[in-house]
Amino acid sequence: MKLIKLTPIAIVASMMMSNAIATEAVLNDVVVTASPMTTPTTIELDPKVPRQPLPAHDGADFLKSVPGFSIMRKAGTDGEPNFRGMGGSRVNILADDQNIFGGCGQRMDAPTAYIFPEVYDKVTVVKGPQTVLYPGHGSAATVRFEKEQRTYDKPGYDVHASGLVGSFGRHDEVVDANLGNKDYFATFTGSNSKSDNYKDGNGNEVHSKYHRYSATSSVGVTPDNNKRFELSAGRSNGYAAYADRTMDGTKFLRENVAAKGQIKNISDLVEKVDFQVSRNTIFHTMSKAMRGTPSEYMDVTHDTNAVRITSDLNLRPTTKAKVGFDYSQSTHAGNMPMGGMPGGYTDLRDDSEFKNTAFFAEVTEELSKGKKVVAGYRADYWSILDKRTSSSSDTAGQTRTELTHSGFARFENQLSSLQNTNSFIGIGRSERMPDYWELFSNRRDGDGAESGSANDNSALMSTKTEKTYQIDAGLIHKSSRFEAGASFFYNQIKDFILVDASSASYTSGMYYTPTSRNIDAQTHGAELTTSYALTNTVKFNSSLAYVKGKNKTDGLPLAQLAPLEGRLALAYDDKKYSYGALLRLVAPKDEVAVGQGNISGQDVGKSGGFGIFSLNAGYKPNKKTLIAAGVDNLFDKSYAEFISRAGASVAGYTQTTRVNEPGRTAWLKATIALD
Ligand SMILES: [Cu+2]
Repeated sequence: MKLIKLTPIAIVASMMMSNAIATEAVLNDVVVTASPMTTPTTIELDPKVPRQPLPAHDGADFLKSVPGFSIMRKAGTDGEPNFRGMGGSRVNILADDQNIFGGCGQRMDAPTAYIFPEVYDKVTVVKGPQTVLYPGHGSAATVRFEKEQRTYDKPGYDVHASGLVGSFGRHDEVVDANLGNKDYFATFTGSNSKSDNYKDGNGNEVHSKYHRYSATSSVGVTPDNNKRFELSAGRSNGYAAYADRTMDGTKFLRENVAAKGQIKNISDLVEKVDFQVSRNTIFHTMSKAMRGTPSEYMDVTHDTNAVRITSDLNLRPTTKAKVGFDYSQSTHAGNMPMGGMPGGYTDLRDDSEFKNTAFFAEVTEELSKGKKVVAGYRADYWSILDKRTSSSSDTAGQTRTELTHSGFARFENQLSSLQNTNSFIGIGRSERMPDYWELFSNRRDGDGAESGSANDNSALMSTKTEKTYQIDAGLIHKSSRFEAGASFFYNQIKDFILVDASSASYTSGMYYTPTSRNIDAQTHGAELTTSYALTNTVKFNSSLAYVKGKNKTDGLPLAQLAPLEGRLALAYDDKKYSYGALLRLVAPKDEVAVGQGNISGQDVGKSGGFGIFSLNAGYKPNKKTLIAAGVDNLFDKSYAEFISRAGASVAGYTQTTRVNEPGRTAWLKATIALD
């Protein structure tokens, strides 16, 4: 493998090209390769637009086009999103502002495994602890998958449909249909995605096939222009082979029901009230059925009921506020059939219950034209019950309660010295309650010698909350031909929850259960994006993501931080035909902490750098139709991301150090919009 060395200065220099004055607006990308920041700390993504490289049909892979995100590969789908080195619950994932907690104690199902981006209308990423409005408050980032609230003055409809075929037997079918009139509306979304095992650049097959489907529908009424009430239900299921472990995910069933309401223009003070009640149930099965031994399996369930009320207030002509309340209750259960061996059981038994009550408020004050301050505060009260038996937990029957505080303040300023440039600087404190995996799947720090059973050493009471103190700053520049975004961050993380499996003293039991330990950590970094229209049809895009960090307690590099990455893209678009080329360059990574990481995974070892070249093309016969095609990894390079799971030994497959990325992948996607 050829190593490509990147110097940050050279890349920044090439990105900060001089700005030319012109009249044409910068073209929208036909095929998105890097998503820029749209407003301070926020990136808005259109999930209906094709992306390169072709994402798997889940909510994580799709985030690859956002600089700063890395997706930990397990196989063909269900990767784990990591932003600026922060994995697991530090990236808060919301579908319609609901948390979907995966069920798997071995983390086969990140929340994004249950999300199918293309059936949503908008995806928003908020970087850092710069919002407090959402349940499951993310310390590193908040990612919201949202449906647009369509209303119809007269009978009408909007339909989005797409079909995709690709290498390795991949095919996707997606439909998002909406119809309504003045009084009623209904939506239906459906998705189906299937892929066979892919091959890496060496031609080795990876145990990675999957199939997923989802269906949701909603009906609602709009009694007048100010009121909207909606009932929705959804179901999705599928299976996925894994190349990083000894079992596969043979069931990923999510069922969801929700009731939502919105009342607008209530008074001069109350602009809007939104409320929703929701229930999400996860039923996940992992088994060896895809490897010929269906009798070896385990089931888990995770049921979450939630209530949320928010209100938009006009406090003064220059002061707006959003205040709200969240409540959720989640129960996790599982069985342990152990192939009929003594001690096994097939009935589902609860192991934990999380209850969370939160109040939050965010205030925006317009100081003067182009200057504003945004600040927020969130208090979460937690009550967590250990429902395990005393033979498997030494905190059985105990309840942990905790009050956590998070807040931020940000100043945004339209610069007078530099035209069309907005700057921002914010400070934030996020206090994160340890999640199910950190408290129940892992064990507490200690040598485990006190008892024969590893899981006896419960982490429930010992794992402290994680406090992130972070500065976020940046610039967004938009002129006719040149757009640029720069964001920088620096933090200190007190009691960072490290998942440690680095030595025998930090693992225990049959499954080498890792330890949840509190350490002090520090990270900093930046993401830069630029786009420059060379002519009215040719555009150059680039992006850079950089993060560095340390584990101050152990005197080690902080684990699971992605290496320096840059993307250079050139695109031609004459509104009918488009062509694009993408070069993604990733630096080698030498600073590692093998065996340490987060609930998603741990550092495997050092990694080499690589460059991946991809091509795409598009054809727009009319405004409503887009046919896009691409070849990802054109030169069929064999490579693995630094943030990846270690390859497991799967009978009939070549074992690799990490799970290798797909080799050359060709795809063709047709998208139609009808309205
Ligand atoms: Cu599992």
